[in-house]
Amino acid sequence: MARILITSALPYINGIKHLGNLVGSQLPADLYARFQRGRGNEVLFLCATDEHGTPAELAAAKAGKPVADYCAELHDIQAGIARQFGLSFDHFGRSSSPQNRDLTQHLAAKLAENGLIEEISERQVYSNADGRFLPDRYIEGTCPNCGYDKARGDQCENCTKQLDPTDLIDPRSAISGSTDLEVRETKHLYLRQSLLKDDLDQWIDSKKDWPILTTSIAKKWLHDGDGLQDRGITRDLDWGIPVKKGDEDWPGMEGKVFYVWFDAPIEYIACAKEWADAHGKPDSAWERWWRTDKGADDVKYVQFMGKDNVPFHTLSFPATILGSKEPWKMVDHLKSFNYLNYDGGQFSTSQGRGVFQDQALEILSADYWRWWLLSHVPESSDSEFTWENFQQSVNKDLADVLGNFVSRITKFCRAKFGEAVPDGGEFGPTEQAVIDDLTTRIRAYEGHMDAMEVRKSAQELRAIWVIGNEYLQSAAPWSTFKTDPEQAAAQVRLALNLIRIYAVLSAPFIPDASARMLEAMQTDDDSWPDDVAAAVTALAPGHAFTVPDVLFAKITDEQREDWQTRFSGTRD
Ligand code: B3M
Ligand code: ZN
Repeated sequence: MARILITSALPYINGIKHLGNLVGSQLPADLYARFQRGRGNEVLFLCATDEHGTPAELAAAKAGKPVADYCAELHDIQAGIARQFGLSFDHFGRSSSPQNRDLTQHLAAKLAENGLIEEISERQVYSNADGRFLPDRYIEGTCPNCGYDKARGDQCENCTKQLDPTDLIDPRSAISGSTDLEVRETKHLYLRQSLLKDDLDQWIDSKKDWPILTTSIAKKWLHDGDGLQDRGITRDLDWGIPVKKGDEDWPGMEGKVFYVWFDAPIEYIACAKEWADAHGKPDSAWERWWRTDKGADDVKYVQFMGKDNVPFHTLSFPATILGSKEPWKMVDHLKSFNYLNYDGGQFSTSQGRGVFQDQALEILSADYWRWWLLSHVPESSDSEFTWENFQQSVNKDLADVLGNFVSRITKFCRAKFGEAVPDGGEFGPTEQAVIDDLTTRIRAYEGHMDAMEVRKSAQELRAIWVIGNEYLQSAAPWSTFKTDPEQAAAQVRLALNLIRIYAVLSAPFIPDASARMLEAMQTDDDSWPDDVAAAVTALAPGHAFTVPDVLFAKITDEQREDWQTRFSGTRD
């Protein structure tokens, strides 16, 4: 039994996410976690909300709530949505947890101890009225380029020009509107990543099986231009992890917090401690996943994320870990994704464009979305969601192929033999051919799933479902029954057993439907079909079952048009 640690990129806290966010990390991570558990491996699957930084403060201000309350609320909302999508996290933590605060402060102290932190003086805008330094985007004024009067200190929204706060005409605080601003000297901490360049280079070279996309992004940042830049890891914000050296104050750093991208990946580790604490487990329970001196050496660690997050996971976070000189487990395989587009444009949180996760669940349950999203995951290139494609894929794959198979055979059996697996007859060459065909395809499916080839896995699974349909079509037990009821009984027995096998194989993609299939077959035998010949006899003659309700309803043209219209605009 292998041990597999899985993390998905941490969704940012500032609102409900769209389907593009789901497909680019959490959903494929869940697919992999469910598959590995199904194979009998020990899995720890972690995710959390990423809660610090300016966007959280801004979103809370917009909602008119204290930022801590806002984050707590949004965390619960995101956790509820994740549950409804069937995301099987062992723990869904929070980067604002005390566990992450302690570990972040600890790692910063280690980095300082190892000579990897530099204090640098900078000139920054201070607001006397607000009593604080203002991050660039907290300063507003008139754009020198286009005259727009609500330009931000980092960029003008109107003409998109990148700005420095000092470029703004008549600058004012975005918090209070005060114009009583001055430029002051302030110190910040920099992580001296440049000193770790060779270590990082070697570490990346040791990852022979990383996809080219991942390695090339990492190498580009290491070698292009001036190479790896030292990185500011502190900010002048109220909301965040206070800058401390372990438990001790850090002189000159009063009132400052760590930069959100410094503490967010540390939450991958802290989340494991949150998980252990939540279950009353000792530290050894999480350390055996994360500390190579405490058993994590034989853990396989896989990360899932969108391509824009790759540099942080191949360079910045590894720099923190390597720089600590402590024996933390580092990522073994990093699976990254391209973008999912929406109906001829981009999904956009800020513009409210596309389908958001809560809206998706209002119109259809999770499995419909899971199937479409995973079978169209933007793996080798960007992909696009269209309502036509969604309708087609749901109706064909889920309703016509899988749903129809299950419904046809259970109803036929009930009509002719009653609601129990029929006895009599024997499997012949046709059944053997089905077993052989399934064996080949199931082995291929396992290979693709192990390799995290999501689209290929979906195609293979669909082909496995098709085998059942084709068998029913050619064996035609409804005809056989008229001349040879014994033979028909054997055919039905095989097909009923396929339902159990399909439930087990499909669970990573469509967990609800899979559970309903097992329930209809009145079995909790979810053992993996390692030996297909044995698996097709798992439900023995006489085993009772029930005809399930329709597994997947077809999407009508009316529904599709209705949704198309409803989601063509933007969400407020
Ligand atoms: N929260 C990125 C995002 O929301 C970021 C990922 C953090 S992973 C440590 O797009
Ligand atoms: Zn402008």
